[in-house]
Amino acid sequence: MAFKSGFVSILGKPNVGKSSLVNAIIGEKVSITSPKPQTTRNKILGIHNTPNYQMVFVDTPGVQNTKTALGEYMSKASTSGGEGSDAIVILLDATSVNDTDYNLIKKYQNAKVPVYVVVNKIDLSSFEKLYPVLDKLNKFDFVKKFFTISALKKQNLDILLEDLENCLPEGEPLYPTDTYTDRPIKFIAAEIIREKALLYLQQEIPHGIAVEITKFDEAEDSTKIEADIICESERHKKIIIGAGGSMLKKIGMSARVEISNALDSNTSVKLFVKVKPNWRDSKYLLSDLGYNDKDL
Ligand SMILES: Nc1nc2c(ncn2[C@@H]2O[C@H](COP(=O)(O)OP(=O)(O)O)[C@@H](O)[C@H]2O)c(=O)[nH]1
Ligand SMILES: [Mg+2]
Repeated sequence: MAFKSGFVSILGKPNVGKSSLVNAIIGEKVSITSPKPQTTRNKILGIHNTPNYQMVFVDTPGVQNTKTALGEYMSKASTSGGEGSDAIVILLDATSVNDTDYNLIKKYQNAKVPVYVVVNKIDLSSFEKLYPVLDKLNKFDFVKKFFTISALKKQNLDILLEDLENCLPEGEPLYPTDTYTDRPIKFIAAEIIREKALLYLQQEIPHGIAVEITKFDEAEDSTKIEADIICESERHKKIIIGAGGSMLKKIGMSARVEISNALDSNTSVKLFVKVKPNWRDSKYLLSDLGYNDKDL
């Protein structure tokens, strides 16, 4: 059988589990996840390599807010996701299906490629609760197939993949088959640090932070990383540092464990906090921090 390769876009509201699904299929942390909406800021490719095919997943932010230049960038990253793919997966959260989801599905009724609707987080639901949702979804007759999955428990991912494989055209691999993302490892490291900050910091602060790697020294068996956590005010800076540096230490330590795993190398992580008011509104700072229009 000839080798196949192509793109699959994962679309959906914030927080439905798009990044979790891509990570679960690929088995590596390609895209960070968190219980807070709007965790993903860029369009990120997750590359699933098998002996028979290469399936490139396009993970996007699921975004509505365009009040800042960052929001605008994220919105662009999210709408450019569906273009040029060989299949579209619209992901729903079993516990929060509503009109936003139904409207999103409708938007793809004239899509030129197969559209799949996938209900995620079934581990949090039951058949009784799911049934009325599935009944309503069935009315979208242009949808090629419906799946119910759990990205967290890795349920039904195999049957979803089998169907998606059929959508791929014959062709050579689009990316080197020994890579699992288009993003450089420095980007992944910065994102892991941001994920830990998202995890430990409360409320509005995470949306106003960015991470910039300032030093990335790879030696034979160890990697030294230094990074700035950029925030918007002195008040936020205090909170990010925490009493006696405790918060910064917590973020650094858990990031270190995960980056060491990702790099397969003993890693040290040293964090600093910098205040750059309004960085989210400065095109110049945004591109400095890795949010480049040219990547979309
Ligand atoms: N219980 C459960 N939680 C999930 C599942 N998939 C994702 N999540 C959680 O949902 C939250 C949002 O996931 P994320 O992948 O960041 O969503 P995204 O914004 O769509 O990329 C995270 O806390 C995930 O751990 C699932 O199948 N079951
Ligand atoms: Mg995401």
